[in-house]
Amino acid sequence: MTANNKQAERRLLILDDEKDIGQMIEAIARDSGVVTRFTTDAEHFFVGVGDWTPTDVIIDLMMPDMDGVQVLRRLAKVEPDCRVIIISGAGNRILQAAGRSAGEHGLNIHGILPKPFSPSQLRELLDVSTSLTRHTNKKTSRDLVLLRGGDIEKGLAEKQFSLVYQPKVDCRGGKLNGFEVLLRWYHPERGTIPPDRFIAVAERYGLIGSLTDFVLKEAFAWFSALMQRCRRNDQAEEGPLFLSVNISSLSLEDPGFEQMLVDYCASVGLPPSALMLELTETNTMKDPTGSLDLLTRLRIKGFQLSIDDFGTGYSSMLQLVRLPFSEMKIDKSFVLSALHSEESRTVIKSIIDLGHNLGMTITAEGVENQATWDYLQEADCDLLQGFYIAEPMSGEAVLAWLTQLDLKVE
Ligand code: G
Ligand code: G
Ligand code: MN
Repeated sequence: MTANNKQAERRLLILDDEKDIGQMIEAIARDSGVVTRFTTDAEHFFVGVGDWTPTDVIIDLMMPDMDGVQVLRRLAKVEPDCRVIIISGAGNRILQAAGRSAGEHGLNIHGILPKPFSPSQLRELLDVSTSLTRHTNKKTSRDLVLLRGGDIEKGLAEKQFSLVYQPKVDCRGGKLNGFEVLLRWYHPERGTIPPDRFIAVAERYGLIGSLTDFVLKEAFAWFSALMQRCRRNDQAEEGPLFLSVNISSLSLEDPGFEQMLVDYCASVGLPPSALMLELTETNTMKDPTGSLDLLTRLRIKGFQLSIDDFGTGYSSMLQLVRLPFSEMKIDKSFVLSALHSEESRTVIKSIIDLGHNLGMTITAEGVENQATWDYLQEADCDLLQGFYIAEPMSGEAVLAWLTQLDLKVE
């Protein structure tokens, strides 16, 4: 296939109530070799999405006769295989919010464009060479809708699951604080299946217990061996290391869960205080009273508790202060955008302030560069996690990473 043919495959569908704007977009896009269609009518737009299968759509958010947000929501239901660009004369904050909401509904948001925009801004967003990979990712994940409980059982039996560990370091000075363990599924035919996809399936089929069991046994054994090696190398003055484990809310509902944790710790000689149980905000707030009992018991036994993805749920400060968390993890969506979003910086600062006032440690997730690290240090964040420090690695790779850190491990 020639490059020209490839270009000809780009089909752009535009929905805007303003004729001149729509026509201007068409002219610019056609100049770049993109085939276009333009409509001022939402119904026509959806017919076009179904029949013409555009590769790109541009939607105006503010139209007098229809609500752009509703158009986006309806578009998300169709699960179209296209990039979405949102334009609007509404303020930048509204555009950002609309973009986030559409992204959360599963649309592939390629960009947002405040009106008025220049031809070069639009051309840049329409750049033929960009963003095709995300497109592919979406396809693979859609295949996985067919994932069944039996696949997970088979995967466990055939050892397709494994664990990776991502380091957490101190914001000031970069000293190692611990690791978060993350589950990976390498399926022989389907390739890597992300946890976002299979955790929910496991929960639905009553298999989350088996997965958690696997994670706890394997991660505890790995971590306990690591601690012993460190001790042998007399690293005691380095301070304790922690292991963070993600826990599904269904596990919390399992009456045997607490004892199982205690037993697993004892069997490998790990003190519960070395373990940080990560629970998501949404999960714990579903039943704040029930959670309070269990979480308090876990704290009494010595386990640390972390509230994960903080800022993405809807918990109120009142609910939060009642629950005995030791750590709060700022969701990576805020951290990733910290450098260019004033809004994100405001959220980050408020979370740090709130957490510190409640006596919690604050971890920022998704640190991808030094500038973000510098900002977080300035904002008085405690711990960092992110690709800039290290990507999640196999247990073996962690050992190599540690030697390079000067933290001697045999
Ligand atoms: O890197 P990553 O794609 O692993 O993680 C995506 C999401 O999956 C995260 O929100 C994480 O909390 C969740 N996750 C990863 N490993 C586990 C696990 O072992 N148990 C549970 N319940 N969730 C996990
Ligand atoms: O939601 P939870 O915090 O449990 O999951 C952590 C997720 O964040 C994992 O999917 C992990 O791979 C991912 N992650 C860790 N560091 C970074 C980072 O620097 N950037 C991005 N984009 N993702 C990260
Ligand atoms: Mn986590």
